[in-house]
Amino acid sequence: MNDFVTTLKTKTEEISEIVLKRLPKSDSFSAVIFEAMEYSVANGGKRLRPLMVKEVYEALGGKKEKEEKLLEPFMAAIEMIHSSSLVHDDLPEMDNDLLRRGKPTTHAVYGQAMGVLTGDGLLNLAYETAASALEAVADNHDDLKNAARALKILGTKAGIYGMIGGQVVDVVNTGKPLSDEEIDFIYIGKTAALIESSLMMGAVLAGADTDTVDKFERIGRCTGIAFQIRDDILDETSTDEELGKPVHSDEENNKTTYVTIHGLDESQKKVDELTKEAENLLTGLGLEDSFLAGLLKFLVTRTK
Ligand code: GRG
Repeated sequence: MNDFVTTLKTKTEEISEIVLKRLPKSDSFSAVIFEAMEYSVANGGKRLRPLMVKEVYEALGGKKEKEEKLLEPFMAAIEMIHSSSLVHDDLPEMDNDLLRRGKPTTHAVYGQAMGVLTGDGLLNLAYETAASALEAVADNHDDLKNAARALKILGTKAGIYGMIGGQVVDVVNTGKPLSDEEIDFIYIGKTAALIESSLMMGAVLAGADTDTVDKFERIGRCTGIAFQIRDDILDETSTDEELGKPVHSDEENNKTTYVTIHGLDESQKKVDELTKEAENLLTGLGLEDSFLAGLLKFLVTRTK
């Protein structure tokens, strides 16, 4: 393993702990949903989004002593939202997948109704968790203001203007040809929006100015679209074992993707262009040698 991959593995384990310790346990009549939520979140995953929140916060000089109260709730919240979207995305009404991260999907284990409720439960818990940061820093006006800005970013990017909006256009157009504008809208929403919000929240919580936050939004957009195109490429070129989920699912679900429109070579060229733009922006921020720069590069060149 090279140094980057070893560090990434350590960081991913630390982030998993931060997220998992914020999942409540219950032994009441509703215990099953607590178990299903834990199953959905603990079930592996690269933890990319909370890692991005933390890396930007630290790269911009965010204070270590504020991490537990101010930063970690947002890290946990973004992973909970991501997990809730995956649980819903796997449902029979959406992608109808039985395998995720090499294991049975939540609804395959707990049933469809519980799949819907688990996604709903995680989504609500995410905002409850993020709101706990506002409560914890309420005696410091600047921190409170930054936490409120981060909460707004989280809600906007995850919702109808972001991830849910992108998924809506994806769902209503399944099986239909798509224009480049439509495919951009889908990728910006369903994949880039959470990545944008992760980078932006890290910046906002570190107290960055608007110009810096805007630059991170653009870096997130480039990375997010490139990440989704890479996902499409892998769906065509990889194996079930390597990816931990069924390949050729786009074809089976009759999905138009960047790859079905433009082909593999053109798609990889687009990934490279978007990566270059993100790298240039990071260089402009003096972060060309940061772990974050390595992470963004790793994501768009990944093989699983
Ligand atoms: C319940 C909030 C909510 C939303 C429902 C279903 C839906 C709306 C949106 C689906 C969004 C979606 C699944 C987009 C795909 C994004 C993507 C490439 C996910 C894979 O991310 P990785 O590779 O996953 O980071 P791991 O498994 O590593 O966590």
